[in-house]
Amino acid sequence: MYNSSNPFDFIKTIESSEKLIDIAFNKAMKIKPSNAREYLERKKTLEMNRINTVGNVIVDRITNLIESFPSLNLIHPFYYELTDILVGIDKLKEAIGRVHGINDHIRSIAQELNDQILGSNNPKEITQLRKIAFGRYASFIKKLENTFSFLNSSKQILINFPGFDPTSPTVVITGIPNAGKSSFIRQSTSGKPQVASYPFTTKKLLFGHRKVNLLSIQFVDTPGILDRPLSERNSIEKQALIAIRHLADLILFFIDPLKNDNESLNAQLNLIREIKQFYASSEFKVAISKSDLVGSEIVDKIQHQLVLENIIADNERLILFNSNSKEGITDLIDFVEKTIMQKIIKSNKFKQLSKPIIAEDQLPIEDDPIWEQREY
Ligand SMILES: Nc1nc2c(ncn2[C@@H]2O[C@H](COP(=O)(O)OP(=O)(O)OP(=O)(O)O)[C@@H](O)[C@H]2O)c(=O)[nH]1
Ligand SMILES: [Mg+2]
Repeated sequence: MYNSSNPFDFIKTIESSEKLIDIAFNKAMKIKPSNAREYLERKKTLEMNRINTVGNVIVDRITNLIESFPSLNLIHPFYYELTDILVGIDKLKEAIGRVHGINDHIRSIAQELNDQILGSNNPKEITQLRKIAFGRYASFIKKLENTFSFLNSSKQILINFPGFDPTSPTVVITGIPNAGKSSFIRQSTSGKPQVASYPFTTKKLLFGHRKVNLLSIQFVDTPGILDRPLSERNSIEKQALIAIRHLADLILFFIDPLKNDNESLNAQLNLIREIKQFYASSEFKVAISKSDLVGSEIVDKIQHQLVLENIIADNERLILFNSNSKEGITDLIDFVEKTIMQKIIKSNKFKQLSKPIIAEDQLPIEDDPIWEQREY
């Protein structure tokens, strides 16, 4: 089972190449000469120590950085795709590989100049050889400046990925921009996303939690998606699709009833079709938000279209809610609970939970027919 938290939580920063060189050189130049009786021997040992110290400082920092990254092929597919969209998996792998590769080169600079120092009997030449080693370290590390700054700027994105709990059922909220997704999350879960009247207020995924009777459910607020080809979607929209694909046990699509002219309504229906067809292997439910702002004719129009498009059944009751007065919210949460419970009963997904979702004493009694179907 995958680990729950963000796999990039602990990645380290690397100094700029100039700073790294500074730190290494300063440390090396503080080394005291040895106690060897002979001047030449003392001189050789001192300069070789300096060369090795610079090499070690650089190798240590690089190794710490690399080891702080998780193995990218082993992270949860959700994080893998998120990384790909927001940073670029290939670019990241290449940068890590390039930095990793420098350790051998650093070692070989040290080895080569140490050998030359050992073979020299001229103190001035020995000083010169140490300076050559420093110069080669510096020019080599400076060439990596772009890679270092790429890794550092990637870190700022990666450490801000949301952590999620793969052992809790997950509901992903989706819809066009401005449909009222974040308002619902604010109103009904522990999540407190920003709400505003302009589209694309939400630019990244955000989790909110809610205890629904015996269940702890995580809800994902997502950026709005527009009805357009995937190739034209930006990385903000794509995050929503990644959450839908990899996290959702239930997808709630909020229809914005204010966008009810034929073109806007069609765009929302296209999105529903697309998500159902290409992204959703999960339960899917349409709900109408902002119900306080529209009359029954508009709701009927939307319902009619949804039936025509085979998105809902003829007799299916649509969930209408508004996040201002909370009207309909209980209906929606009841639906979520019922659907998630059914999914738990049917699926293997939560079989390996380390902690039961339902407390022992709340489990149905054993001759309850439902009990037979449970796969705990
Ligand atoms: N009257 C009313 N206004 C609502 C309701 N839900 C949302 N709004 C308003 O609609 C606007 C958009 O709400 P958000 O919750 O930010 O919408 P969103 O879907 O998260 O938007 P993006 O993050 O841009 O995709 C805000 O001005 C909200 O105050 C509602 O139930 N009733
Ligand atoms: Mg939002």
